[in-house]
Amino acid sequence: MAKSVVLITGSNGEIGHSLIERLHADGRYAVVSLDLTPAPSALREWCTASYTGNIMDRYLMDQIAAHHEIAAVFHLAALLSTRGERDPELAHQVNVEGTLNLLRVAQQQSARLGRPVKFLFPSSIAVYGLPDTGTKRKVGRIKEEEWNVPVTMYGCNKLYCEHLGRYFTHFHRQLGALANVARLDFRSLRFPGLISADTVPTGGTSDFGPEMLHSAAKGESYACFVGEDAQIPFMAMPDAVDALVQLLDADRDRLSTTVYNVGAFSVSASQIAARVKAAFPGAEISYAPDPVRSKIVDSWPEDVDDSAARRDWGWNPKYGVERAFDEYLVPSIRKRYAT
Ligand code: AKB
Repeated sequence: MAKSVVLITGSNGEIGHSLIERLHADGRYAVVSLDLTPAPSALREWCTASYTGNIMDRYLMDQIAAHHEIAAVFHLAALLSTRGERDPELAHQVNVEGTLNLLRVAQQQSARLGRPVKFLFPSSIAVYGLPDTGTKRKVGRIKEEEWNVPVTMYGCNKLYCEHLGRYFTHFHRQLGALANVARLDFRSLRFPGLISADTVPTGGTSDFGPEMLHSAAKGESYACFVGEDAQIPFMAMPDAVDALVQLLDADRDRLSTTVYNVGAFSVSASQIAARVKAAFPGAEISYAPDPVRSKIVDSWPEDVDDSAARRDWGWNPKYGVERAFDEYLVPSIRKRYAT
C-alpha cells in the first residue's frame, strides 16, 4: 500500500529537521517538505519531494496540493517571538495569513478526499501573559484556558490561529452549501522552549537556554539576555517530536480539545547555567538582561499543566531535566562540536 503523505512547512527549521529524520526512520509516512530556503541535501534525501517557496504563495500551495494526496500537514513555519517584535506586521502576515492559507489548502484537500486531513500546529507558551513575576510565582503550573492574554505579536498570532483551527474543524462554512463536506482535523500543542542538540534556534525568546549550552560547547563566552531567576518550561527536542507524532496518531474520539499544553521540565537561567558549567567546566556565562526580552520571558508561565494531554493521548515525556542534559544534550553536543 502507498504510504500516506505528510506535508511539512518550515521544514528546514529546528523542529522540521528532527521531525523529518524521525518520520524517515519510522518509514510510515512519505514526507513532502516546504521551506523558504532550499532543503539541505541530507533532508532532501529523506523526502519524497521538497519545495522551496513562501507559504503565502497561493499558487504554489495549490500546486503542491494538486500533486500530492496529503493526509496530514505539520505547519511549522513561523516567525518566533523576538523576531516578531522587530517586525510585527510581517509576523502577522507569516503567522496568521500563512496559516490561513495552509488551513484553506487542508480544508480543500479534506473535501476532495472526503475525509479529514489532520493539521498539526505547534503553538506555544507565548499564548500566555502573566502580568508580573509575583503572579507568575503564585500561579505556578497553568491550564490551557488560563491567562490567555499574550504580550507578543507571536503569542497573539498563535492564540488566534488555535481558534482558526478549531473553527475550521468544527464550524467552517456552517451556513453554506458546503456545510456537509469533510472538515479538517486540527490538533495543536503548546510547546515550551525547545532545546535541541543538533540545531540552535533563531528569533525566539526562549533561546537563552539553547544558546548558553551551545556556546559553552563551542568554547565561546555567553552573555545571557535574561536574569538568573528567569524561569520557564523547556523540553528536549526528541520529546517535542514524539509529542507531534503521538498527537498525529491519537484516536480522534479520545481528543477532548483541539489545543493541548505539553510540559517536560521547568528551569531558571541559573539552573541551566549550573548544568552547563558542570558539563563544560571552562564555560564563561554572564548576565546582561535585555529589559524587553526579560519582560517577555517573565510573562510566560513557570510551568504548564499538561494533564489533558496525559489523559487524552498518553503524553509522558521521556526527558526530565537530568536525563535531558546527561543522556541527550551534553553527550550529543560534545560529539557534535568535537567533529
Ligand atoms: C520563542 O521563544 O518564541 C519560541 C516559543 C517559546 O514559542 N521558542
